[in-house]
Amino acid sequence: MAIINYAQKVINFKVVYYGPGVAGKTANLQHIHKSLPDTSKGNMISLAAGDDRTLFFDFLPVSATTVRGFTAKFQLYTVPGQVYYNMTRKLVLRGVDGLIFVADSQWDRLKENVESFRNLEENMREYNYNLDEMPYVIQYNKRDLANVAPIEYMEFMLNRRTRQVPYFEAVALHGDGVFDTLNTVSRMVLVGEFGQEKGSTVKLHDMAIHESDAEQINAVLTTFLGESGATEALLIDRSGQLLAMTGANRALDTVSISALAAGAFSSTGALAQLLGETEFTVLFHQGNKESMHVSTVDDQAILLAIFGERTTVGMVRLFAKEAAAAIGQILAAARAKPSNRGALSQPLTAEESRTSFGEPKKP
Ligand SMILES: Nc1nc2c(ncn2[C@@H]2O[C@H](COP(=O)(O)OP(=O)(O)O)[C@@H](O)[C@H]2O)c(=O)[nH]1
Ligand SMILES: [Mg+2]
Repeated sequence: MAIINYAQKVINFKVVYYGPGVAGKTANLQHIHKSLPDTSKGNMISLAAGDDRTLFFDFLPVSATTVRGFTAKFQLYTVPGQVYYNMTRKLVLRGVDGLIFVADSQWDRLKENVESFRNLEENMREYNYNLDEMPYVIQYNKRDLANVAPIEYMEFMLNRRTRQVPYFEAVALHGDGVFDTLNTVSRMVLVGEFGQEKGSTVKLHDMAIHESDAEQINAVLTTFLGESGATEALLIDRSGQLLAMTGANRALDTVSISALAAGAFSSTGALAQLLGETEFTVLFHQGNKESMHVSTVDDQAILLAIFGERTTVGMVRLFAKEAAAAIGQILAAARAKPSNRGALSQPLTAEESRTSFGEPKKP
């Protein structure tokens, strides 16, 4: 879900690398992480099993060029490819703005590619997302290997929806084609974000936080910290994006915390459903000195509180409930407003939409 933060002048997008197991999704992220300068990337997180296979997701936040005063930030995710991880795959898709389908070019992997693409279509349908309106590209990876199928054949198998999408040949392991792929999809996502006339259909998954919304949310969070004794409060969209934060001024990786907390919260939601519950409304992690309390705000947002020995989980839970109710109202009002205003209301020129990341030097 594109989240436009007018207070911080940032637009946040979520881009997901999808595809069968061992096609090279993680390799794409690893190359991007290696190549970008520190100023335009955050920490890369890989939730992998002991054998390096992706278990939940990989996560890498990157920022592209500034457009009309707004910094475009992209949160890159991969999904686990193995068939039996569909639950987590679906969770990662939540709020997606753009997709890269990474296919394994080897002849003997064609069936897995087709199955994975069908699985993508199926999961998109369950969210009521429409692949025909979603910016996406296809990457044919592992072109360095001997036993690869010709591109025409792969196109025939995978790029066969009514709308033909851009495709790229790649050797993700060496970085070939990785930035062409990312640049194209990020440009498609960005162009789609600008230039929607006021009154016309606002993009389905958009959400804007205007300065006045940010002020109101921060006021509620500040009161919450005062009453509960918690040290930090983070308001997080369930797609994994940080919406607002108040609290102690220490260097926390709030971007990663948000992505992981949303992932953990939604996977316990899946657990709850196995018991016939809609969701568990509270998630509590107890540490030696510091603990975390995550609770529901509404069906799109959660509230995370970090607290130490100065207070108790009971206090935090009590006041989190009150804060959540107040924030829920502010968010409902914010969602009802058109998201694209001011500098965002005019279409991007060709020049403005040209490049997002460029082609950084190979490491
Ligand atoms: N030969 C070759 N191997 C690759 C390429 N991209 C990834 N790999 C290898 O394929 C395996 C699976 O890659 P990974 O990125 O973990 O796949 P994922 O399951 O899609 O995340 C790893 O051993 C990679 O080194 C490529 O372009 N060429
Ligand atoms: Mg992987």
